[in-house]
Amino acid sequence: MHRKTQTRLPDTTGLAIRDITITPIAIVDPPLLNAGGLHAPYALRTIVELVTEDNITGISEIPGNDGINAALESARDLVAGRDVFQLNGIRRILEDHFGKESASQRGDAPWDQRKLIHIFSAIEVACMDIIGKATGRPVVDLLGGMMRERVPFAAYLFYKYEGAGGKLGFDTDPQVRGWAAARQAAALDPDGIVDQARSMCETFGFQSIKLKGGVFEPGVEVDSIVALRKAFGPGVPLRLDPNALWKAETAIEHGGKLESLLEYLEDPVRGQENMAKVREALSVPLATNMCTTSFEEIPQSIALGSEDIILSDHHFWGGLRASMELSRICETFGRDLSMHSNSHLGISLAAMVHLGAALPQLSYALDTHYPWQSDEVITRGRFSFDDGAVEVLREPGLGVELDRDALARLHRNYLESGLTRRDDETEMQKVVPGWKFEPVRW
Ligand code: GKR
Ligand code: MG
Repeated sequence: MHRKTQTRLPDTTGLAIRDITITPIAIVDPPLLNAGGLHAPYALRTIVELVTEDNITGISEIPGNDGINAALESARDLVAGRDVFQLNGIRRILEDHFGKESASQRGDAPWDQRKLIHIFSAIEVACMDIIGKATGRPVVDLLGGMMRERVPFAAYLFYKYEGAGGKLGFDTDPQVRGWAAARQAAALDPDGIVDQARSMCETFGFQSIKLKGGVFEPGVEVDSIVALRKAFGPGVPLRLDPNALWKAETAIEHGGKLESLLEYLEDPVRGQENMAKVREALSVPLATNMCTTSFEEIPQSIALGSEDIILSDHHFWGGLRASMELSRICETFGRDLSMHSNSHLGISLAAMVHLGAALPQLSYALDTHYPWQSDEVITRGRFSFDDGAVEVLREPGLGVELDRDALARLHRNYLESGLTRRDDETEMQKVVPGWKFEPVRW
């Protein structure tokens, strides 16, 4: 019989959490196409600030929506007064309050729709930021220490409409140049994708390229990969991510054409069984951020052999330490680990870089949407990429501080935008009336 054990947390110290501030923000996002529809002119994020009795502040950033924000509000009293070192106990208390979250609550969309994992991530990262500041060590050291000083990222290409997002429209500015102009330009065919890739790689120095698929009929997306291979030659690793929109037969047919062109094929099909079937038929490695998305799904993933690479995301796996645990599991079972992304700002990027620097193995450049964003919420301004990589910050904690003016402005954006959750289907219907999301389309 399973008996619930009482969670006893030690008495509070100066590192007990005194204040919690939860600030929803809306950041400018271009009209990017994906399996779920179209990105709205703003992406929603939530910034969490914890302040201890000793006045040390820790911050974190997670994907935002009204449900997550309400749940965070209801977690406030449970977390207040807890010592930031007691992360295991805090996790237990939150689990007891919210109840276990099942993998099916992730939903069918390309992005994760669970709540509890986001809340863990928000609290854990902010606590790690505080622990780092209290001990004078960067977060990477709290994760076991630095394995690399620079963390490589991949160019993340999207089919898109013209426009750069913001002001709830598709405004374009003819004065804009360089990557900012490329970020506004339409990319609806292989030539547009190659132009976008050139501009992104020139500006940021990326050395691997990912194309977000699941937008057009598979043949069109295969043509884009062929065009990228032709434009960039054999030395640049390429990936395609149809976000599980293909049937197994489609994935086997089109994946077959891509076998010699791709570094990996990401989530061609839906569910672990279908992934295992496709993996059996193709020699190209398969990666996922959709079919194996939580610890409870690992046993079946191993039994079926559903993927080669798990794309972790500390926002979706319940924090940075959970991602380190996942890396050990991956190593044990012969999986590789890399990283997934959604539209985000620099607090998330800083956390991803600390994690990327601490992972024992890193065989693939990580995903990031960061070049698509233009806003920032931290005092150091936007991160720069050097040869596609970001150097890990050495300051205590995450190494980034909130820019209060920017936070206030982005919060106003949130209030004025009227958006409360990511809804790419509704956004797509504004352009293609009657458009419907389908979990499997081709
Ligand atoms: O931002 O449209 C997007 C992506 O499709 C995102 O939502 C996915 O979660 O990037 C992600 C992925 O790799 O599946
Ligand atoms: Mg993906």
